Amino acid sequence: MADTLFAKIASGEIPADILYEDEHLVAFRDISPQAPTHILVIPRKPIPTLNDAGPEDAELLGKLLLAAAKVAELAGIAEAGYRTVINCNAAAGQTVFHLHLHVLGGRPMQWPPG
Ligand code: IU
Repeated sequence: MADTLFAKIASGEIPADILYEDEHLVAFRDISPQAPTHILVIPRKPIPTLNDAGPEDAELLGKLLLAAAKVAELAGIAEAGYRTVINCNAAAGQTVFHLHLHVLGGRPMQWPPG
């Protein structure tokens, strides 16, 4: 499978505004922010969608959530509140097929989401 744009960001081939990275994950600012703070957290492992994650990814998915809380803290939105979103497949709005968790904050959020 060809590398997605996010795999290239994870490998450093394409630059991004990175807030946090470690051995397993990279967090960077979304290029088209839908809120004053909009960060994407991705695993370095190229899992296309949440449907493609398996039991062997359980620890990685846990790390993804913990990293979301960490970057929310780093970005200063943890206390006020923020939303995390994973779009899975096109009908849900997924456009980049490398698993990513959106972290959005800095404005009031509506429910249900559109
Ligand atoms: P989605 O859940 O697949 O719809 O989210 C993809 C996100 O990736 C979306 O918010 C884009 O603005 C964002 N993005 C980006 O940050 N940098 C890029 O070069 C591209 C998309 I292409």
